[in-house]
Amino acid sequence: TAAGNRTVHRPANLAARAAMVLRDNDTGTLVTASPRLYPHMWSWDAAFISMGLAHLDVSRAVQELRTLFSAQWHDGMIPHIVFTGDDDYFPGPDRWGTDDAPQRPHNARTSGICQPPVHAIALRRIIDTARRTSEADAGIAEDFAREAWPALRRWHGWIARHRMSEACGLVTIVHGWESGMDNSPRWDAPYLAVQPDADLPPYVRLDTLKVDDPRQRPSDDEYDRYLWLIEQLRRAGYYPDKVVETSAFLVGDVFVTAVFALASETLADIGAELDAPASEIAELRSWAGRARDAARRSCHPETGMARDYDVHTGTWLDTESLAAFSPLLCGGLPTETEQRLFDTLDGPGWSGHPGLLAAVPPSVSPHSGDFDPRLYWRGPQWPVVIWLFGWAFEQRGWQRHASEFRAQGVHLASDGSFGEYYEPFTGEPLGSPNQSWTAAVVLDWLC
Ligand code: 9YW
Repeated sequence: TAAGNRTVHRPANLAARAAMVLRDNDTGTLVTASPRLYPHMWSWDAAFISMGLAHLDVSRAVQELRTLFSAQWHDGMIPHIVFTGDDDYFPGPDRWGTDDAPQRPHNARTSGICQPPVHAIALRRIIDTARRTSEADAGIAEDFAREAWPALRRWHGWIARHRMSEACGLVTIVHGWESGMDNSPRWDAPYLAVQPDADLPPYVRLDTLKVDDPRQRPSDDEYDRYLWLIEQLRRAGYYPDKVVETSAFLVGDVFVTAVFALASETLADIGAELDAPASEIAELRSWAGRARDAARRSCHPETGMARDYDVHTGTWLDTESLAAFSPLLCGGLPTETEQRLFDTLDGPGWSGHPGLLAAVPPSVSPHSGDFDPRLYWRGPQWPVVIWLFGWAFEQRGWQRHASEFRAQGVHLASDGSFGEYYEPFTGEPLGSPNQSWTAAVVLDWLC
């Protein structure tokens, strides 16, 4: 069936197509983030992909996380990219220069930064899916949860130890890529302080060659800053404390903080089911509590919108991005503030904007001066982020909001192209088609 110019697939057909995307992008041990644009494994993509795979084959789903965890650094960091050997992506492992870092993993080449810690959430989802499928699948998922417990604890411990800022309590990031929302206007001000000098080795971008329109990607000026930060990280030898000390970009990220709180609490619950030691569970809950408190304290006193914090300048960053709703992921707000945030989220500046094809929040409010409906993290809708909020709403007992996000998310993706992101007014798929994590969350919504 067709609606206007847009093809719309029925649920069963859409699910079959999503499964095909995951199969086509599968190299055997890992599913690449997308077929052409991103021929490697990305950390938070792998988490979403694994819970999509759980609907097809639970063993294959746990293999995805196993591949990622096997590339964990000796200090506990889960790297943001695990490289496959395909050299058609820039910056690749040589540019990262991680081979010289003593704490790198020995069996994989990786980048030297991290991404939002959604992995425990994916594990939770895999266990829940497997338990609904069969006893055998439940056993596979639970065995894997036991196997993965130490890796996940070390990962959360790394964040707690190296990234919980004394200045603001938020989890800090040292590169916009660590936020997962690379060129979000959230980072415009902090990036002004990142000034590449003549030492920046020359490079050629490959990403802009692989999308229909390079204007849907970050600018060259932004890429210079991204690459300059890599230069700084490399000079700091990727030692976590030295990195934090020397990076020109050091920002408390409220979205990563809320994800960390939610994931730590989720991991603690998994631990309780597995009879993990009480002290380990308590430690996770205390990290969750600290992160939740920091997210709450970041909220603007009048609007209730959560904010990031530029550690170098000591300033709160008010940007009208979806991250402003982060405390809804992890809780901890007074009821009144929470209600105000929900009203704003449902209102005309966000999901309730009358022009949207699907009533889910864009990455930046269409009412903001920073909004650009076609540019990456500066306006388009991103199905994975919608999934994450929807899942959190369900955990928190907000069923109506959860099912609304699910239905509208499916509506957005019903053209079956599995775009990386979507133009919010027309639903045009942008960036890479057949993006794995989009297929994975659509599959999860439909199953
Ligand atoms: C890049 C893979 C990644 C995501 C990020 C997204 C983008 C990579 O793609 O970054 O080279 O621009 O911003 O969140 O993990 O899907």
